[in-house]
Amino acid sequence: MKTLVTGGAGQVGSQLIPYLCELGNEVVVFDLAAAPTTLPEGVRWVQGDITDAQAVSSAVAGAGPEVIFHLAAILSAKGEQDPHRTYRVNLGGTYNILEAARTNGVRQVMYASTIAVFGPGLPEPVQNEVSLRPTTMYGVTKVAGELLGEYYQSRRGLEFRGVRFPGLVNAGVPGGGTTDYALWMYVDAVRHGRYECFVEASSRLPMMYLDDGLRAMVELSQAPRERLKRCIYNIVAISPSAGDFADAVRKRVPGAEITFVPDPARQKILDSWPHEVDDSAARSEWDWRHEYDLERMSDAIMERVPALIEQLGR
Ligand code: AKB
Repeated sequence: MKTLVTGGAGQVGSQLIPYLCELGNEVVVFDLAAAPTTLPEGVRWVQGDITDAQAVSSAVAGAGPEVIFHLAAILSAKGEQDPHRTYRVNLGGTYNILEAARTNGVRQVMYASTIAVFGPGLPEPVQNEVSLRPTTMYGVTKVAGELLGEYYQSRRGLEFRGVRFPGLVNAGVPGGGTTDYALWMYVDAVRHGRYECFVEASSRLPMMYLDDGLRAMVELSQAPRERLKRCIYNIVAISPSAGDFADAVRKRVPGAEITFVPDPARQKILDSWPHEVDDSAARSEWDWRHEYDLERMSDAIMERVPALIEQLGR
């Protein structure tokens, strides 16, 4: 199947590309960044700006995909540094993709949403259909993107599906999210023997190993339409605290010194998100199951940390 991936240079996109190739898909990437030096064979890279409707439209027309995986976005922490650009990239970019998909006969758009669509004070575990009142520009644009996609599905005949990702962790460079502390704890414990975490030890959030998240997107994309009762699904795996991550790291890097010095801006974002999310709709409508708990995820990350440190430089 022909697919187009936006945001292919990011934490999720860079891993989704080889995964889609392994599954036998033909992949075209659209990203602002230049193509990396190593790419799986056959992948075509189109460098372009998601906020440029013309560039998006010609990339989609040129690729002729059946499915678009739309991942391009500015995440929560980085988003607050430049809310205007976040609005243009996240919401304008989503509009450009949906329009280009509609006018070029694309069958399906897969959307990466997030737990950042939720605001404070919701009863937990947070259900799939609740009032969405986020407090970040990232969250606001993701809510609007969900609604826009649902509009294209109900009024414009486009198949639109998406998952609300928890914090995703793997041994890839994270891109300016609030949940980035989880990976840096493993990396800095190995390379420096210490890490100063920017949120409190008691901060607890839904988290997931990236491989589970990639599989979720592909499984939802392939789920039979008649089983699905909605476009957007909560998905969760585990809800460890930052302190639980520190314990998992210390177990694997004995003597690692992990301290907690909260950064008020990022702590405030984290505190606006739920600790527990209910994903029973995904579990019953398309058989979603996570495979990685904290122990298995930690082992998988530790295996890949040396290569990441090599890539980052010490
Ligand atoms: C972030 O921290 O901004 C992201 C997210 C929860 O969507 N990882």
